[in-house]
Amino acid sequence: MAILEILHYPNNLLRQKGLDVEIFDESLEIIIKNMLETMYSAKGIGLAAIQVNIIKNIIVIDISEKRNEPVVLINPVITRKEEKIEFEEGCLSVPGFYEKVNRFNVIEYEAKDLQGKKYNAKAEGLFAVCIQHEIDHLNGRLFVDYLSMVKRESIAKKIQKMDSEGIKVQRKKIPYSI
Ligand code: GNR
Ligand code: NI
Repeated sequence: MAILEILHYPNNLLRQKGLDVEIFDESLEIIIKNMLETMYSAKGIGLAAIQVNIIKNIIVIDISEKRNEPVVLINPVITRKEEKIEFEEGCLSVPGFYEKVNRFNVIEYEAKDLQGKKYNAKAEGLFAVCIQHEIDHLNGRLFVDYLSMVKRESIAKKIQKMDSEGIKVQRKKIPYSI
């Protein structure tokens, strides 16, 4: 298995839109295993394939405190959103920055499982917010896109500086919410 490199904002590769998974084979399982290992190693609660430069509609999530409840969503689509909330978010592609974003507290979604079987489900709270954040990634969108241009530019400059100096921000704990 492998820990993959996570792309950082403002890298334009993060703006690519994912392609739906059509073939459910062993290579898909390998991608998912590597994404899970990368997410756990980076102390994230979610990871979208595009963050590791895989242009496919695949999301892995684990919001459990014990880090032993992985969830995989393939080709996910939100079919219903309810109850606006404000949520403080972070992103492994925007290391070190946390900002409030408008989201929905309850969603219904459709996705495929590892066997390619379609299912419908409902999510609430942190899990629902995480799915919205990850589906944004699959559409080439980042949480900084909801901020003012001034804030976004400032964050972009700071991350570019850190990356150019090779400074790595390693999370010490998991930011479920701040
Ligand atoms: O680790 C993460 N924490 C988080 C906190 C609040 C809302 C969303 C997230 S997702 C983020 C991991 C990540 O960047 N996923 O794309
Ligand atoms: Ni993210």
